[in-house]
Amino acid sequence: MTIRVVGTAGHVDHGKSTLITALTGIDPDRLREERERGMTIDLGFAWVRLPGGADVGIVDVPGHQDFIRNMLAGIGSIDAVILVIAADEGVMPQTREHLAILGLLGIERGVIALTKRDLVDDEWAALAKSDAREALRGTPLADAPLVEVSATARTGLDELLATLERVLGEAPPRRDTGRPRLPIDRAFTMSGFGTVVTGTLLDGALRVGDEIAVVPGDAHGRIRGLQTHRRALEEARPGSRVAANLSGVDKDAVERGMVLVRPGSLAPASVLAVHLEVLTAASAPLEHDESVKVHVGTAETMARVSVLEGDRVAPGATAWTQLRLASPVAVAVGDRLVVRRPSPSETIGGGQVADTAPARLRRRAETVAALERRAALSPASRLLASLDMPRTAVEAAERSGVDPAEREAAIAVIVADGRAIPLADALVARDGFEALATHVERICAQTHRRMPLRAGVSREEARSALGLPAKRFTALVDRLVADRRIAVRGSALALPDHRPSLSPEQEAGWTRARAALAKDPLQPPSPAQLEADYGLDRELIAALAERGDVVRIGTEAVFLPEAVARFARAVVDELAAKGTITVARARDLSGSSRKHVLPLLQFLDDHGLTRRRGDDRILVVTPAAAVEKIAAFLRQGEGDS
Ligand SMILES: Nc1nc2c(ncn2[C@@H]2O[C@H](COP(=O)(O)OP(=O)(O)O)[C@@H](O)[C@H]2O)c(=O)[nH]1
Ligand SMILES: [Mg+2]
Repeated sequence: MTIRVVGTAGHVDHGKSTLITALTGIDPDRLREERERGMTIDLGFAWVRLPGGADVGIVDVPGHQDFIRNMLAGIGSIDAVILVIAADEGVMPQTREHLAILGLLGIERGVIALTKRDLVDDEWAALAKSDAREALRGTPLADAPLVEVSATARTGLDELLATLERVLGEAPPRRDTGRPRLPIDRAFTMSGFGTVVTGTLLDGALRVGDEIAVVPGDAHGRIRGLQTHRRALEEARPGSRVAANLSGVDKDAVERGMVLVRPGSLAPASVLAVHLEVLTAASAPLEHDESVKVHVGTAETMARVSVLEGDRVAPGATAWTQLRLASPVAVAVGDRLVVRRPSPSETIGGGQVADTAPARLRRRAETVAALERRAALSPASRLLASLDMPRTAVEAAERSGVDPAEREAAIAVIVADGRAIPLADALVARDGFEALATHVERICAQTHRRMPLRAGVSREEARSALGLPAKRFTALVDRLVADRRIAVRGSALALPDHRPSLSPEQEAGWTRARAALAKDPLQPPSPAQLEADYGLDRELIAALAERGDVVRIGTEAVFLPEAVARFARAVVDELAAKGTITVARARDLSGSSRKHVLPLLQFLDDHGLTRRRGDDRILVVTPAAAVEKIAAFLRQGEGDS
């Protein structure tokens, strides 16, 4: 079941934390100082089961304006907000500031909780409600449902949860591009565990054992354990609250604002191009070269603003800007950020990252035009935006509102320039393709790590992990094989350089078994004997066959490759001299038994050296070609056949 995350918002002392405790039984104020002062300073976390059975994580934020930076670190990646307004006090400055921040961050879903209902009479409550509606007018939450609650009298709580469930039911599924990133909101050590980081997971799943990096910085390690809502998991899904226990990463190397990613999947940026909106309520225009605080993800940093159009951006206006960050942050194009003025402290605006541009842009019309072009959506880029996962051209056009008349031309463009990749009946954007490709590689790597003896992951297992229909999956595999990113091994998929590997005990067993097999090569011990005496079970034999150490012939026998070569050579020599060979003659020449000779001859037939004719065999290729064929097979082992 999908796990969602909601956040609180609203003025200090309006009852956010008390409400969360009443709903969840968990006090989100974790710090001693918070308990002593009766005020939330940093982010708090809780979770609750909704009436329908789904769990929802809750990020509780501080309302006091001194701690807005902490609020911003928690609010970024939520599915919906619980905007708290106290019935007795009504809308207050941080109610408005939080509302503005929600707008800038694109958080458009939520419930308004009119709290402390027990403190006011009906008339006052009605006034507070209309006051709230007035403040919400023109914001994305204008039509959000409003529920009257009292945490102390425990009224309205069930209705609030039911309303929240309904609102979350309308939220779109979380994006999964296969490139997980966890903006870190807490980093700490736990005795016996080591370094733990927490955050709301975006864009992809994380699994125990995954290799990770923390950016900016050069911390690398592995995920040792994962939890959501205090429960241990093998895999954490995008959109859920996650605590990740890291091995190989020092606590001092990670802090709030950094992002946990797969190595190489996200680079820190120091210069961002942003189409910046300045709030109507801003006290003054945003000036060119002004110093501001930029909040993005869980990170914050000082930055200089280059206004690319004109000298300033007036309240209520938007303009292309470039933010030159004092310290790099790991962001992706499309991320939303908030810009604040440090003193007097004030939220002035925000926008979406259009480019993580390495080069310094000039304040010229062409620069703006180029950014406009990037932002303006041609049919081709609209189509591309809907191809984050494989879809047919018709589906993509429908989703992106591209006209059927423009569709084919746009598709031809994006396929020709490599921005989209065909997969059977579908197309996928390069990013989406890359996500699928790395997903396949990762599944292979994981299988190799967990089951080093196995040739790889079964195709079917990989297909269902990717959730692709068979035809598209086959097309993906074909392309990855052509690009030498994976290899097909029988019915399994593997990384090209994977060879099944044996444990030291297995290698020791194999060394002794090889001696036994070599004693009388064409009269080898049976598989049952090999297992009983040397521990060579079916799986181990399959692995040995794959790396070319043994050859399995028929259902019953295991030979050394030299034995098969010797048999083949004896048969081919005889055929070269006499033209035909009988089973009895093959047995006598090779010194094998009838039981083994039949399958050995069949094996030569199967490999296109010989053919049956009546009771005899004849060669179907030249003797030299026959010898080469068998040698080539034995060189490769069964793995690449
Ligand atoms: N009477 C009453 N008091 C409340 C209610 N909810 C919170 N309070 C009180 O309001 C104060 C501030 O609450 P708190 O949850 O810390 O507010 P926050 O700053 O929004 O997290 C505390 O003293 C609470 O006991 C309520 O529903 N009724
Ligand atoms: Mg609080």
